[in-house]
Amino acid sequence: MAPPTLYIHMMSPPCRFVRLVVAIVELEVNVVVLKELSKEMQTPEMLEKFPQHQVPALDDNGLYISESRAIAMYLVSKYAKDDSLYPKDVSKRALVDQRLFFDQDLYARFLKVFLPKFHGKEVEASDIEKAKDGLETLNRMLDGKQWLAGDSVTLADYCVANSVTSLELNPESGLDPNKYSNIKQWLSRLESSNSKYADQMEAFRAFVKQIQQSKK
Ligand SMILES: N[C@@H](CCC(=O)N[C@@H](CS)C(=O)NCC(=O)O)C(=O)O
Repeated sequence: MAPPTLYIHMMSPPCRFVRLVVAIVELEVNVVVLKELSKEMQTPEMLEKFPQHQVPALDDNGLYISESRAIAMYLVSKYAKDDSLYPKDVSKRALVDQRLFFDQDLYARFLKVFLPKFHGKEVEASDIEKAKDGLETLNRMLDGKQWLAGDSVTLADYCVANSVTSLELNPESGLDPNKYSNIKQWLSRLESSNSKYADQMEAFRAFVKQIQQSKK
C-alpha cells in the first residue's frame, strides 16, 4: 500500500498538530503543501473527497479524513507502535476524547485572538475575555496533574498545547499562557519530555519571529 497523503498549509495550526503526530509516530507520509487553499481545496475532485475543503486533510489509499483531531486519532490507532498516545482502554480513551473535544472550543476561542492580526484588525475585548476563560479552565484541569488525560502523555496534551502555543502568533494581544502556573509547568514538561515536540516548537518560534519582523 502507498503511504498516506497529507495535505497541509504551512501557516495552519491544526496542520502543525498533525505534522507533530506524524513525526512522533514515525510514519511515512506523502506531504502535499498547499499555498492557495481556496483554489487547491475547492476543485471538484478535492471537494468530492473533502467536502469541508479544509486542511489538514488525509487520503489513506482512498480513505478520506478531514479534521485534525480525527486524523490524529486515526493515524495513532492504525500506525503507532503502541496505544499510549490514544489508549484502547475505553475509560482511558474517554478522558483523552473529552480533552480533544474540549480543545475544539478552546482553539476556536484562541483563533479569534490571533487571526485578526493577520487581517490587520484589532482583537475584540470580549474575545480576549473568552480566551482568558479558556486558559483559566485549562489551568484548573491541570491542577495537581502532570498530563491532561491520565498518567502519561497523550494526543490530548499535544493537541491542546498546539492550540495554546498558537497564541504566540499574536504577542500584542497580551494573552500569555505562561502567566498560568499549571499551564506554564505543563508546557515546559511537554517540551522536555519529547525532542520532536521541542524541535517543532523551536521551528515554530523561529517562524513567529520572522512574521513579527516582516510586520515591522
Ligand atoms: N476543525 C478543523 C479546522 C481546520 C481549519 O480551520 N483549516 C483551515 C486552515 S487553518 C482551512 O483549511 N481553511 C480553508 C477553508 O476553510 O476553506 C481541524 O481541526 O482540522
